[in-house]
Amino acid sequence: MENLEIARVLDDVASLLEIQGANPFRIRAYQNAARVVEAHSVAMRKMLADHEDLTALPGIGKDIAKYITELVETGTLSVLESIAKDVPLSLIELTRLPGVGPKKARALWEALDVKTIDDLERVVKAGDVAELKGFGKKTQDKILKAIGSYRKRQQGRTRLADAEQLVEPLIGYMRAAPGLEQLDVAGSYRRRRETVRDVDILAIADDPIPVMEHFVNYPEVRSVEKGGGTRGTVILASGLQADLRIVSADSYGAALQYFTGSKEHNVAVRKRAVTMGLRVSEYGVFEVDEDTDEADDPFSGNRIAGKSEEEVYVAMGLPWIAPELREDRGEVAAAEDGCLPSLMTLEDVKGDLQMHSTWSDGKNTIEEMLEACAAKGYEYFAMTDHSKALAMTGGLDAERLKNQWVEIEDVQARHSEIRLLKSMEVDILADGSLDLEDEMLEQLDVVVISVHSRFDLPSTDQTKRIVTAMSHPAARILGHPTGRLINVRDPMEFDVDAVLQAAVEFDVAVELNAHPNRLDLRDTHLMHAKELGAKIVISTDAHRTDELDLMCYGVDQARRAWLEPADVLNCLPLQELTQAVTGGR
Ligand code: DGT
Ligand code: CA
Ligand code: ZN
Repeated sequence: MENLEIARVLDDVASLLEIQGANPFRIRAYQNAARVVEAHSVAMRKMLADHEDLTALPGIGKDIAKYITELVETGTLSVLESIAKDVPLSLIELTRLPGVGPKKARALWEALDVKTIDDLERVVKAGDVAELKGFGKKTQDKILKAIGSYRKRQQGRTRLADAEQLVEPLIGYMRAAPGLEQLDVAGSYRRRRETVRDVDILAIADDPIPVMEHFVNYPEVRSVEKGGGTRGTVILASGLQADLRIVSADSYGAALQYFTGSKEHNVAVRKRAVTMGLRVSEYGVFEVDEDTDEADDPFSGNRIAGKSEEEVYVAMGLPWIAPELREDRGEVAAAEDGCLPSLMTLEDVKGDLQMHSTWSDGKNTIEEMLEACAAKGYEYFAMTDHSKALAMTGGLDAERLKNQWVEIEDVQARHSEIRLLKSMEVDILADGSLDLEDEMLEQLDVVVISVHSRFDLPSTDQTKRIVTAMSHPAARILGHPTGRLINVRDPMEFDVDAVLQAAVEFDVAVELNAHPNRLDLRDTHLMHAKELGAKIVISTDAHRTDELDLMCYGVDQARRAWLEPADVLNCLPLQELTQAVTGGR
């Protein structure tokens, strides 16, 4: 057990003692000891191994030294068992919720018999917590929110952009580890999957010990599950798990290939290796020698590759395969046949075809959005404020839309550096009709149509509704087609295949909404859309200028769908784009 983890347990004991109503000096003693252990540069485990006296440390008395020894030796504390006779240990989880803490946990337990987060959720939803002395409505709302994010973490998969917020600072911190030579994030994170379960970090270092020590001492670490030798696992304060593996430079490429996965891709690669008399593992690519091979020696046979990932693929007669493709969706066969896609990149994007301004629920003016798009080097963008059915967003009716056009023309007149397409995100009403008069629709440069209500229609009705809307001659782009919000709202139930076929039939492009909470359509649906010959656009749906940066998540998802620049309408230059979205019908 590492110092941080020991400190965590000491804090937990202090919280439980506080709930129990123990002597404040006793509580304080545990808290002080926790701070001392946390800040101490030498591991308690090492001090004990060296027979050092822990009571020489400030704030560590005989009792706490005994507890620390017990924790290091057994990983648990017997004193917890005796506390458990008075106080349910499950209250610890409650004290970790933002806005709760030991005092409130005790009050909740005493007044409402709350022992677990489930109990707490029940009484919060019943409104009982607002009534409690010292709580009130505000606290109750705060707790409900804290439970919500706790639940999301429990679902076990973190959205990629959220994970990035946690991983980037960790990587920045790790780059300063003593003796570190190289560091990469592998796993689903590198494959740019829309969500990740945990984060797999690989590093090269001659001496793994100081690098591992640096890792487990990252201030955001909540607990250290494993932290010795070349393998470490920590849980960050957010609940996200991060694994670190330290390998030698000789096998780094092989390890990167192996831990990038996916597992299914690795199986496909390994199958191919076997047919070539090769064995591929996290240690390298080896020539199998039936006579001398030792079944349990991972290094038996002649190692022919391992240093770089390219080398690993080349040893198997394959070109390097982009991580986003490594899902066993035919990439190994495509690599064999020399027909891997030339995946699009962020630089291929020439414009953004969905965003909102202060005319509806956006935070920036049309001109501010224009300047931000121009700063990205875009040739064009579409201003797609909401239509009137979305009253809470300030959606526009015909009258206000006309007023908006006056401003659009004014802004365009002052800016020749980029083309501002007159557009709207028009609601698809429950019967499949569009939320704007035909004579107005006809005057727009490009019409985006989206569902924002009645997500729960029966599948056949939903399909009919969407296809009816797509058949409208003005419809050009189907926005966020499934309506899902990752980890929050499931996709609508409808026949995706029928909608993609309608996209081809009516020449309506389907959107890949790049917002990392949406990524809608998802990768497999986009692959299917491409197969059918449907057009695709990638749009940010930005409600603020800085959200225009979310395009990169759309591009990641597009790459996972094997999309090339030719598959994506907004990779076209202005002239061809306007032809594609306005002409031809
Ligand atoms: P995740 O964490 O669920 O978002 O997805 P991954 O792909 O990051 O999965 P993870 O973290 O369990 O493992 C990282 C990589 O390690 C995985 O993509 C491939 C490799 N790997 C792990 N376990 C196995 C295994 O049993 N067989 C093979 N071939 N590869 C494995
Ligand atoms: Ca992972
Ligand atoms: Zn929308």
